[in-house]
Amino acid sequence: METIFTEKHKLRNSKTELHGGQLVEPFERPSRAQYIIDRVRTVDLGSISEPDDFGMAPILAIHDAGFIDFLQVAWTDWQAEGFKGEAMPTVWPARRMAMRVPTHIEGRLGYYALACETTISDGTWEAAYASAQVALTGAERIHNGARAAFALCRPPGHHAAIDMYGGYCFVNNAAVAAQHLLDKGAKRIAILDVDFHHGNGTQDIFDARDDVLFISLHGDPMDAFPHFLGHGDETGSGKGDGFTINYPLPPNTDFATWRAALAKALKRITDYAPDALIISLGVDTFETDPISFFKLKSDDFTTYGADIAHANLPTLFVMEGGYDIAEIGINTVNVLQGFEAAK
Ligand code: Q9C
Ligand code: ZN
Repeated sequence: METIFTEKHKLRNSKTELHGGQLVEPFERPSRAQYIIDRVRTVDLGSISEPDDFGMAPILAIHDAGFIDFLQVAWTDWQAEGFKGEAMPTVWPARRMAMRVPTHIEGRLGYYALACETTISDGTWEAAYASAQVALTGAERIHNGARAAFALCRPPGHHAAIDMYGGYCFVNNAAVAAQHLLDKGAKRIAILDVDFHHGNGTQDIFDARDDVLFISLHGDPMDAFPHFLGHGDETGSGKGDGFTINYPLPPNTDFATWRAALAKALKRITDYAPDALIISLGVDTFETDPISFFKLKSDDFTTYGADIAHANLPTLFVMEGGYDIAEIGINTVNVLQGFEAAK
């Protein structure tokens, strides 16, 4: 399997995350991608390619233009205020307040943020842009007939909504890739999100559409980030009704329970008969992930990679989360090797 990767991910190198009332080193850090690409090389998964540059249009096909403008200037505007730390919001348009984009950077941060753990700092936009290009290049490979490709995206994307960032995500890489495949002639795309966290951004983007089937397995939002989306009764709206499916799962969910939900998801996906399958691949389902509560073991990742292969669809893997950094390379590449062995 070919891997798409760029060292530009290192431009996303924020120093702080608000966690438990403290500013800590971010869980989403550059060494994550390093461990994954090292493992890709160690097992000789396949060739490793730089992304092509598809420009801004595919990003703007998914995201609000004002939001993307904001991401590009947020760090500069924040610094112009003389603030010393990294950019983070402190105020939101909460219930019964005005949904109007403020002028001041503190107001714009609150307007466009869905969470405040994720700071914006020097290089954040450049890395997010490059990460989207990695996903687009992977999509292009699938369009050109590849059975599978691995877009080693960083920063991740599935929490980024039409006009909101947060949860370590800025541009929704999987959504940008899906739209690219549709624009290249695909009729239907399925996105299966196996990251521990609900893919609220992807769900938001495709909520009212029937040309993208979105299915997510995740920690129940009653107990897990992003807390305000991902319930089982969310099924999509308008003509998209029935094309969103959520499997919220409780604390300590083991592989047998998780895999049963995966089987249901894969059945629905094969019934949908998409032209391609995009996997939002987070390995924060691992038993020792520091911010998650599922109990998958390293061998389970190999097993479910094979389960995904049995859907027999052109498959683009798009990297999302995973924070047990010492094991992230093994767990991620186990999925890809399980897929390759079974396809
Ligand atoms: N204090 C992804 O896996 N914070 N994002 C959770 C910790 C946000 C995870 C609460 C977690 C975001 C792509
Ligand atoms: Zn996650």
